[in-house]
Amino acid sequence: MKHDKKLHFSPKEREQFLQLLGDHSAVTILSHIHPDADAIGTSLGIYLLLKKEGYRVEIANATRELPRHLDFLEGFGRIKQKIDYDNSLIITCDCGSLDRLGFDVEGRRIINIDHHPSNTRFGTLNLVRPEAVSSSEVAYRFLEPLFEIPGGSAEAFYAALISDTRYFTTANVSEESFEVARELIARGVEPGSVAQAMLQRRSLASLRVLGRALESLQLYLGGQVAVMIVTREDLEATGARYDDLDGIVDYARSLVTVEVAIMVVERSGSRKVSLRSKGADVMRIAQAFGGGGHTVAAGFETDTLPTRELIERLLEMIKEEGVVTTQ
Ligand SMILES: [Mn+2]
Repeated sequence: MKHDKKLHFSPKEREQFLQLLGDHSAVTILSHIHPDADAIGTSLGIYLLLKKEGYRVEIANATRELPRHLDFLEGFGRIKQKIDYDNSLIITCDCGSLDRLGFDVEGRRIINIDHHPSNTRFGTLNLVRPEAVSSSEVAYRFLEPLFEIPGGSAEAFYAALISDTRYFTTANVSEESFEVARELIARGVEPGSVAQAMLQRRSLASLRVLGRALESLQLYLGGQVAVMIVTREDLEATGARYDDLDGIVDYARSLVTVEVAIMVVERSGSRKVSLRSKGADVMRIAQAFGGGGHTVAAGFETDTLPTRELIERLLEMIKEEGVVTTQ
């Protein structure tokens, strides 16, 4: 059966986009703090495109250490940690809420490009499509009728797409995901070299910290919930950086009995929590703690509860909300 899942945008949305571009002499492209490949790939793709079109454009992210495995993407070295342009048009990528930007953009007009259902629609123009598998799919489908997509942009959008779909393995992958990938490949992307650059250049620290996280794994509620804890000591002993933790929680979810996987990363003064499920809604739980995300992949950061209490509270909520079956 063929489902047409191609994203739809109105002529008015494209008109407003071009109008906003025309009204500003400079553009600043941003993405969420602790960016993943979708955040970086989407923002780089738009950056390279607008640059080629002759716009005065800068790209920034408030995070000091960007994911190193994305350094093969064209323009990666251009990502700054600060905004230099005054009164520029802001384009946010893969960012669900303003507080996830890490920059003060008050008073500026914003184009919000995202696919998080929890997105707070903070933009002047909101191009938010929860049905998209990646923010890069939103950006690509929106921009491709308006501009020629340069090879560097195609590669950045493609890297974002394969990362957010965990290499085409997530439940939301459809014929359209492959169609977008196919169109990007037709624009010059080499899938093999992108996959190799993203998957086969891991740091030793990322494997060492994975080992520690797996050792910490505990099962609850009849094996349906897996919890992993990464302590500050784990980070120090392994030398792992924040982006070395990417994907670790997926190992816990992969267990045959597990419906919900939780990873708690202890930071100075706060705890960062990643939630993953095989279908159950964990976004609700993240939102209860002030976070957000997607139905099966969400997260939050909290400084109110110590780790043990936090885990107990999460397990209670998972039971109460009927996220997993209990006897
Ligand atoms: Mn994303």
